[in-house]
Amino acid sequence: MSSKRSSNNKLDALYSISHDKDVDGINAAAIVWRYAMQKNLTHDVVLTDYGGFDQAFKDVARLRNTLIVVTDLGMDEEAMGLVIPRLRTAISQGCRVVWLDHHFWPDEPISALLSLDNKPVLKINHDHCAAEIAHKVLMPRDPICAELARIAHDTDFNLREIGAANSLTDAVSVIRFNAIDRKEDTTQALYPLLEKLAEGGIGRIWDENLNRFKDHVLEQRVKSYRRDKSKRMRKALIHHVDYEIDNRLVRIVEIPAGVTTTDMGTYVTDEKNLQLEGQSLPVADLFITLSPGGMLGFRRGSESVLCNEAARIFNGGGHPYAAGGEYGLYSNFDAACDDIFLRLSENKGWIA
Ligand SMILES: [Mn+2]
Repeated sequence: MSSKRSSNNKLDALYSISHDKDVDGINAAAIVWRYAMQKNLTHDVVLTDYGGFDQAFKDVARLRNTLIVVTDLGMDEEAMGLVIPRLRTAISQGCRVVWLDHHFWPDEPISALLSLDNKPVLKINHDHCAAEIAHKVLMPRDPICAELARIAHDTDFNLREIGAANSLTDAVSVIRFNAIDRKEDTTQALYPLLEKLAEGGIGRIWDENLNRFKDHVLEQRVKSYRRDKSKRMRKALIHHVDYEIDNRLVRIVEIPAGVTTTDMGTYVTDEKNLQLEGQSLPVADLFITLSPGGMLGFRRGSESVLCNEAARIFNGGGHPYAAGGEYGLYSNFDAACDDIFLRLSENKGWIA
């Protein structure tokens, strides 16, 4: 970024806003932090999730001469109303905006962001995760950032090929779920981990030879989280609800507290996990996970269904093999299932 000296008010600080939910958001934030260190900018970071934008952007309108970098967060029409006016104020006070993301954005927030002053940078690339985009745009020659980006890619694309990436995913989950349980701030809870990643990359927290975290307390927390998670997912799968639509077996599973959509989706699509109480469940064609917050995850067990089309019925989208949507808050799981099945029977575009 040569923009630092392009205007008469010199940027002297960096304000980073990233996704708190997974390794991609955390590693993107670590890359942004390393960029701040390299450029000698004072650094502040806020980690947030969708629904938390009002809080996450609340201090933005007070910023002056600051580079505002947002990573791994998409903006829809609703978020636009919270975000754009604050960015506009910040820009009028000498700030600049760089937004790096890989989610699908509607046209309106894209043009709203690009029409701001002081040459906002918006990079949306669906083929990479956010940490990879941050690495390419901000720190292309930094080997630590390259490694952080590789790890984020492994988790975001659910490849599960890098041991450290799997463990870091569970570490982020256990720290985050714990903070949410105790009504603590997720930024504060994740800060020590993020700081170490920014300072020294994965090698700072992970022992590659022993295949474990260097911090014994964290290692123990991750281990017990994994045991607990398996138990909860197994229990959730026992309480699945099946339905058949045009010869497609559709299975809905409720995601237990403390388990991510990705983990649950991976669990229910693995045949090993379908041996339950002495009987073996058939593999479903379409798997749907419903989270306590009303979010839907779609995975498939055969190519006879299109997850993205199913998600579209629920204001979502994604790929034919994996997609996400939103059902909304519910109090009764069985009633929600009936409703979801009904909507899937009424719109059959998801049947391939
Ligand atoms: Mn991401």
